[in-house]
Amino acid sequence: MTTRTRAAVVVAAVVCGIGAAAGAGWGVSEGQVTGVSTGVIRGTVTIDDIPEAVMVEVTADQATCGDEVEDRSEVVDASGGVANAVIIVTGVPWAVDPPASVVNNKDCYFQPRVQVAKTGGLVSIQSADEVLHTTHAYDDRERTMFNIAIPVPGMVIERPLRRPGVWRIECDSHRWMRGWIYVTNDMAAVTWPDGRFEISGVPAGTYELMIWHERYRGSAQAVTVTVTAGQGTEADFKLEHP
Ligand SMILES: [Cu+2]
Repeated sequence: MTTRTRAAVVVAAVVCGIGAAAGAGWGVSEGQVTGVSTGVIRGTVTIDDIPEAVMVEVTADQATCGDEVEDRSEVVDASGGVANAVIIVTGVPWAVDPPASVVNNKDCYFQPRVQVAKTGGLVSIQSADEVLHTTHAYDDRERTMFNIAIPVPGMVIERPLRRPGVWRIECDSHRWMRGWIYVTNDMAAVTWPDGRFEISGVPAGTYELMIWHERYRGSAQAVTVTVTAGQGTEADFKLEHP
């Protein structure tokens, strides 16, 4: 970076900071501070047909896992908000690295069930359960990327996430356990339990948002959004059952 462009970045950041302090209505996140002129994309992912909760019979390690567990492939709140959907800002590289990836084996679930990660980052694998879990990750070619057996709590093992795409995680001991890591070079976020999401620090411009969900893959269309510096842009998605 030349001296001239560095000075330009500093001036723009200060102007942006004043605008936010003057009552833009939300806090200045790290992304906004480092970006020259960025905005926020917010929205909600919903579904009209709210699915019934599905339980799965436990056939091993009932002392730890219980007699049945929730099938969490569709987590929808009473208002139709869809949790665990991934929103991707296509073609926009991460301005700030996403939170470090962690897969915890806890109460016989992978937690979190769905997360986004930057290509080339690390994932920390751990367990809180006194049973043997394996964190068996497959990439989108169905190739095993790693298979980590953890018999007791306390171990933390890191593995790289080298290949972009949707990684599926299974436990070879407990067939109901499922996790997903959406590995991407592009900014992305996972919807919260109420179906909302927020992606801050997005450079001003027009982009296509893509959505991914483990059950509703491909069932939603892309949404085009225009991000304006210092402002929020709404983008909502409606999903349908396959
Ligand atoms: Cu397991």
